[in-house]
Amino acid sequence: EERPEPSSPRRVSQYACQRRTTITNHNKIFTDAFEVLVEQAEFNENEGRCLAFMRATSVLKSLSGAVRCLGDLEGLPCLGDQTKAVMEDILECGKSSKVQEILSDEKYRALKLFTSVFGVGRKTAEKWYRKGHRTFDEVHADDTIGLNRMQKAGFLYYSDILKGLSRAEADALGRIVENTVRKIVPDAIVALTGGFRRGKECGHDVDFIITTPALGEHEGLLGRVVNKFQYQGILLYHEHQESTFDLTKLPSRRFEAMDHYEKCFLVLKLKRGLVEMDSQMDDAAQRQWRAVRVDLVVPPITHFAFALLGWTGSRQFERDLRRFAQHERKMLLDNHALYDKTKKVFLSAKTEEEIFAQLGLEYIPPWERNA
Ligand code: TTP
Ligand code: MN
Ligand code: MN
Ligand code: MN
Repeated sequence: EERPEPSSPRRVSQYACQRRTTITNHNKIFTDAFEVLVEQAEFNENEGRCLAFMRATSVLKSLSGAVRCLGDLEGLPCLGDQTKAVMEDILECGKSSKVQEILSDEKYRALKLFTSVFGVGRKTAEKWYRKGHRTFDEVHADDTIGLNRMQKAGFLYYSDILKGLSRAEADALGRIVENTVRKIVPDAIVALTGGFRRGKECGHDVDFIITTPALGEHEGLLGRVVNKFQYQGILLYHEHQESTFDLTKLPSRRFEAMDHYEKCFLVLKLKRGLVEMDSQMDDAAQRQWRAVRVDLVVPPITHFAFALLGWTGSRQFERDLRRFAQHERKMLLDNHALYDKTKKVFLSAKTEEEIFAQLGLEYIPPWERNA
């Protein structure tokens, strides 16, 4: 009597930091839909629903093949009735009616549009919506609305910033940042982080961590780097945040809290490549440069590994690293430190590998953190 091979038992962890997720997503049709539901839940401040769809999205991204029927989901964590219902819709009709409804919802569309501006968060978008505005023209025509510096830059360079950057452009910026930094501190460390470190082909910005091998030499460096950008004529906008770093503080329990390192959110001019120059040009394209978003973070060398791990993302990977630390190890992790609550000690680490080891986790390289 012949028996079918038992399908290999799948053990997929509920934590993204125990899954390997490359940039190849075989389930984009589902995750695109879920991302709309996440955004809608965010706009409505429905944290539980938001988390549920974020976790489901992340699990689907980690799969090595496309889901063809609901049966394929057997044994997978984080997929509840709500997520399965949406997937069933998509499997049957190619799309989800619930998602279609949101996409044509007036409020969703307005908030989505407003939050696409650099410097405009959910709260501001909501405020503009409640004033009755639905378009940028309406926002601009309203005298009662005062835009802050960041929002002004956001509107000024809107289409450039929205377009994002390619890998080649990120590399070109990396060379510019590195050359500038090394003119000030020759042995400084400039590390690419964020989405490009995870192997993404495009991104909404480029993120760098800058530090110096000699402790203390990083102080004042960022200000000098920004001055040099200004002198080179490539500085379009910057918001410099001073360090509020305190070695004695316990790691924060809240994920969304900003870290305490000195940092700078920038908009820089990037020269256009020759390839782009001969394509069809509109007004903006006739400029010899375009505006790009850059984030620079400057931790002390002693905290480099924690900063690098925290800024490499993805956001879901970071969230689950912290959740794993807290619930499975009774430890607190954030962008600065790892604290063992049982032993009441900080656990130091020079490399990301050491942090994973301290957490008792298998090391996951950056290109497998696209959770
Ligand atoms: P982002 O640059 O927002 O995201 P990304 O690089 O993953 O993707 P893209 O730019 O292409 O949209 O943030 C990078 C990581 O940095 C992210 O995991 C969250 C983390 N981060 C902090 O830890 N603290 C901060 O203050 C900010 C702004 C980001
Ligand atoms: Mn980024
Ligand atoms: Mn982003
Ligand atoms: Mn960034």
